[in-house]
Amino acid sequence: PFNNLNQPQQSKRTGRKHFAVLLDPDNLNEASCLHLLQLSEASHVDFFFVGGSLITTENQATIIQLIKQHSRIPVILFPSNSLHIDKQADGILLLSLISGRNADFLIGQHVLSAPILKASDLQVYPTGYMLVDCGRQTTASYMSGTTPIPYDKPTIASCTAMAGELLGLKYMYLDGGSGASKPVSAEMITAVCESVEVPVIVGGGINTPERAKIALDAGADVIVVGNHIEKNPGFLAEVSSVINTYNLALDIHR
Ligand code: 1GP
Repeated sequence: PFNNLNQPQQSKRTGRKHFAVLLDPDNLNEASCLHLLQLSEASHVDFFFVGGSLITTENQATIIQLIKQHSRIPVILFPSNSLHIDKQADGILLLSLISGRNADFLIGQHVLSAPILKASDLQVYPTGYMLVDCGRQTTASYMSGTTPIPYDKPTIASCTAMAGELLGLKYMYLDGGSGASKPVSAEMITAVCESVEVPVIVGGGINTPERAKIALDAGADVIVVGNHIEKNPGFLAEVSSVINTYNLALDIHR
């Protein structure tokens, strides 16, 4: 699976777009998870991100086990802290919350995680995580005790991304937060994409095919959809078709 997992790193070079589905263990049971797995396989989802800003159940291990049993789509952990490392997964977004100034989420949790990650087979993806204020306070912002980047300040986002890249981070993740009423703006996505070479992941509030298209047009290499798929699993196929259109156009022009 690691060949697959390396795809995002190449996406900047190829222009290929990727689709990640965020599975929040708190919002799934076995039946709903199996249903999403089937639809994801049919819709050529590239990755499952598994995690959430506040996990209150012990479902995560079961959900990962189910995915590994029923799907070949790689599982990448999207953890809120070092408690959520699970060696059953294929990889982990090692998130440094660079939009904030809370040392615990910039380096503290990483120190706790490092020996566990070094001793595991998990593929580690060092990621600059940027929370953006998309209209209401999110769980991620509250739980991390950080102030998100103001919605209409793309320059702050691009300078933050540049700093993260200079520090060696290999991916940037612009997140409006799960269930955001509006997604990160096209202006901010473009500003970040034009400022760094590393792939840019965009998520939060992408709940229509048009919003997916706007993020991709703006330059996003990977789009993440979570909340809306839980409410409307049919949305998987819609996003997948938007992504396929991009990748097909790329193949034709090659
Ligand atoms: C949140 O980017 C993810 O961290 C996905 O957001 O649940 O709003 O799709 P949604």
